[in-house]
Amino acid sequence: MGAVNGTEPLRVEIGGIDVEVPEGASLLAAVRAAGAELPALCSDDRLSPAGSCRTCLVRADGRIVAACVTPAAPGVRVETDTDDLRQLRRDTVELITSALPSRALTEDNPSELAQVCRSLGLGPETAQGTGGRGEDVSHPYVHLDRDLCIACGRCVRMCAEVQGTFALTLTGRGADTVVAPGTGGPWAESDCVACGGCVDTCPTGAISEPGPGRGLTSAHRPAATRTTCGYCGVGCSLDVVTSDGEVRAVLPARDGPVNQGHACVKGRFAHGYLTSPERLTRPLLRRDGRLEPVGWDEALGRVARGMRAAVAAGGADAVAAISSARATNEENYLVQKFLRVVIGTNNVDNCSRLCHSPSAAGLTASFGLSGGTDSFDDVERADCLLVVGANPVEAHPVVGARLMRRVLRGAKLVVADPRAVGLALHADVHLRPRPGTNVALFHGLAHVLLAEGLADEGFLRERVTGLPELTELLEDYPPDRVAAITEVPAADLIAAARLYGRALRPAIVYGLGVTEHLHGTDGVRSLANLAILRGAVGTDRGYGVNPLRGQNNVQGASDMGALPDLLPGYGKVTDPAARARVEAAWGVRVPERPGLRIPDMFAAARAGALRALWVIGEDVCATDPDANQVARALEACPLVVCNEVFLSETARRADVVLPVASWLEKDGTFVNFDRRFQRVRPAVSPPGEARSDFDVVRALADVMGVDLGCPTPADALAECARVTPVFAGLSHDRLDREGDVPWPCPDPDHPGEAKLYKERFATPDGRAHLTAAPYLPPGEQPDDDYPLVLVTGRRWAHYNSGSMTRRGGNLALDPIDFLDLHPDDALRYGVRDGAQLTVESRHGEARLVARVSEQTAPGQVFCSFHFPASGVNRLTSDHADTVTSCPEYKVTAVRVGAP
Ligand SMILES: Nc1nc2c(c(=O)[nH]1)N[C@H]1C(S)=C(S)[C@@H](COP(=O)(O)OP(=O)(O)OC[C@H]3O[C@@H](n4cnc5c(=O)[nH]c(N)nc54)[C@H](O)[C@@H]3O)O[C@H]1N2
Ligand SMILES: Nc1nc2c(c(=O)[nH]1)N[C@H]1C(S)=C(S)[C@@H](COP(=O)(O)OP(=O)(O)OC[C@H]3O[C@@H](n4cnc5c(=O)[nH]c(N)nc54)[C@H](O)[C@@H]3O)O[C@H]1N2
Ligand SMILES: [Mo]
Repeated sequence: MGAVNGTEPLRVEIGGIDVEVPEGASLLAAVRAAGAELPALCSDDRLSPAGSCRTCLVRADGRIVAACVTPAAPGVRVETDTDDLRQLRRDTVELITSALPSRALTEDNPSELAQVCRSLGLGPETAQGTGGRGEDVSHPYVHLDRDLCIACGRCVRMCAEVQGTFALTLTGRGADTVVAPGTGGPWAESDCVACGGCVDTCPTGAISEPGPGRGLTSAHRPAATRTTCGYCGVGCSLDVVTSDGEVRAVLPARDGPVNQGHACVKGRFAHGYLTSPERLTRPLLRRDGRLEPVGWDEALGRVARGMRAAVAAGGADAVAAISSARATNEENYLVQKFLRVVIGTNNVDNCSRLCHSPSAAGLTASFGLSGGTDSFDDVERADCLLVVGANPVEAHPVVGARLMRRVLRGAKLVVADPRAVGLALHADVHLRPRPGTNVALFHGLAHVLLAEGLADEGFLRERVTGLPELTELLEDYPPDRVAAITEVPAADLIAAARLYGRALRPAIVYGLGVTEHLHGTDGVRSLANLAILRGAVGTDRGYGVNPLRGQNNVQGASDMGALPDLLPGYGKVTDPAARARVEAAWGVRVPERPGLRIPDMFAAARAGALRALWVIGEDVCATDPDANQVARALEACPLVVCNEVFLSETARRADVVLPVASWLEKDGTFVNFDRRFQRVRPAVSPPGEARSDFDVVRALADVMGVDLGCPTPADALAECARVTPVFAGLSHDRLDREGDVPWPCPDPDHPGEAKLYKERFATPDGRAHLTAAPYLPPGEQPDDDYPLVLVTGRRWAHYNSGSMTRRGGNLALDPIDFLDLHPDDALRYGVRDGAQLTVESRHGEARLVARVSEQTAPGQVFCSFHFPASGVNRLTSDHADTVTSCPEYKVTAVRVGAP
């Protein structure tokens, strides 16, 4: 082993073999480095050592010690394999095991303890306990068999140190000590967020996943398929264990570069949807108003005729597609190629429009490229985290846990979020701006940075433009004025600016609370100002500005050019050189006029100009804003085609529904929030006649008489690499060989650039661009009729439209959409906790159940949009970011009333 983080390796002798280990390594690590094995029942590489089980006893320079808690000293001589040591360890394990019931050691038991016993020659008769402590099977994914608990504390440490939730504790005394939820009651009512960490580390099976995955852990499992999670954009590497063509368990990969052996309730457990009886297994065609099952030929024939008819009636621009950020890069590449090559239009977009399109626009304007500026690994070394309008504890739990770990290890934390949730509860300073006032807040922080001399003048001089304009603008944003606009106390603003301003390596991580606003792009850019002022981007003095991108492949869908104005690799459709690159490969002319954005597609459909809309994996009727207007658009459009896994709200309204595979059933790649290309591999087959989106797009092109090329996903990425300088070095082969590779990656020998802009920014002048955009108010304001501000966003157990997470155990964890409101408002409007409510906005009405808590500020309410039946997006408006058309999901004026 070489030096780690610059520390000197040290040499030790293990059973006569010389090994080198990094400074600080334990004897256990040294023993393992020497290729020897030791039982270590209370130890897990992911956790701090406990030294409580005494099963890893070795002799170091003559003294018997527990290897896991003894640091390797230079030159120490360690004996591991003498008779007396073996006997000591055997006795210890025997003692632990003797108290357990016989089921602890059944013959095929895969648990770590059972394996250790087998290796020590301890047979099933060793387990002689009588049990009787009972089980807790209240939780859908985590069951506790108290009789198997050996009180090693791994689960408790996993929950605290890795997950940062602190839901578990050890209770009882002596031999009766057992793990329990800290809240005392049943597991299902505890603070557990079902990350699966305790299940994965438990050495005895006391904590286990019920069902076919019982007993499997990331360390002890049969062969598995390595893939990348298809829920959020974190990009967790997962190992999928199957049997008889079905998923048995999805386990976190210990060597996953982003998740490092961790996972969350969605990736780890929410795969029950795969075998839901509601899965679409055959194409559906609308006849006499009803959707009826038909064969693929008939369905694709109908789509082809409809698209041709649309082009005949309105030209190529009468056809449009919404591509899916849930689908792979290769699928997105084909979808945009289909529109541009088969139809001849740029009318293609993806849900980045609804999400982080302001990040793409803002980061490009400030720095030159459309992605986060740094690798998350670096963000994790920061000494001050500024987390803005993001709730990673619920929406990106594995990142949330890594940030939490940073904070537990001493990094300062500033959170800017109107709500008191997640990381905000651990913040050194929690800024609670009025929703929609970010730009003023960021200018306030920037004002303090300049006023207190906390800006990096050398960096500003050498690498930045726009300082004079910004300096002038910031005169209008002293803390008192900003406090009046944002309702953030001036003292808090100053405290936050000092923490960020004085940190050695500050990092900004942000989410939709910045982007989904009328001035979302200004928000991104004025947030980026802070990093620029500090010289904390493109340098080693900080970790830039990093959006927590949402969908598993929203970065990739955009990278692949499923956008109306951009080609694969971000060439502009208006740029002849960029067009020429793809035209040479595709053999057609690409139209130079940018196509329609999603909201414009709906407007065009309502106006009769859009005559065929292909919706691929986005439930626009549930998740796009002002849903009543979306439904009208679909009604007005003569052909609506929907590629879906389930009969979503959108599929219900389609003319043709095409059943498709989901992420555990297909081959390709995703790009995560860190700009890493990651492999996606099929673990099981899609049900019935369902096909991958990849096959569907190709098949439709065939029917329309065009060979799209790219017979396999690997070919599609290869073609994409040929036409895009930033992805030129990527291929399936390479990813299979090397694992993840970040873009930009200009050639096959280039490692990819995890950290951007080290020498120059990618803007035309090579400099970072400060913006001097003034604060402008949000599109909606509360008034006497609609006195409350509704913020919408996420809850931990469900995913967007909930199409997958509502079908499986997650439903038991969170059964409905709640409306959170402050006790003062509950009193004012006569709302009881748990009461059914009607929520009305100027655009529509929703039904929710009240939850009274101080998470939201007075005058503000919050709900998720995970249950389409509650109708949350009938409330949201058509106000959208002035630059990118990203909807203003975060600010809607509403009132509440009885149902
Ligand atoms: N469990 C779960 N995880 C998910 C998803 C899911 O549906 N469920 N969806 C995925 C997707 S697509 C995305 S894009 C990401 C989103 O991940 P996030 O961006 O973290 O998600 P949100 O909960 O929508 O919004 C984040 C926060 O913004 C705050 N906020 C609202 N308005 C303002 C404001 O004006 N200023 C500031 N500073 N903050 C504000 C909200 O209170 C909220 O806590 O999550 C992904 N992960
Ligand atoms: N009120 C409110 N609304 C919001 C938001 C908010 O904060 N507040 N956030 C917005 C954001 S950030 C986003 S990203 C959108 C997300 O909105 P959507 O993209 O609509 O949400 P999802 O539920 O992730 O996925 C859409 C559909 O894709 C299907 N699907 C899954 N995998 C595949 C696949 O591989 N192929 C195909 N063809 N289909 C598949 C699922 O069954 C599901 O019906 O919601 C937006 N809506
Ligand atoms: Mo999103």
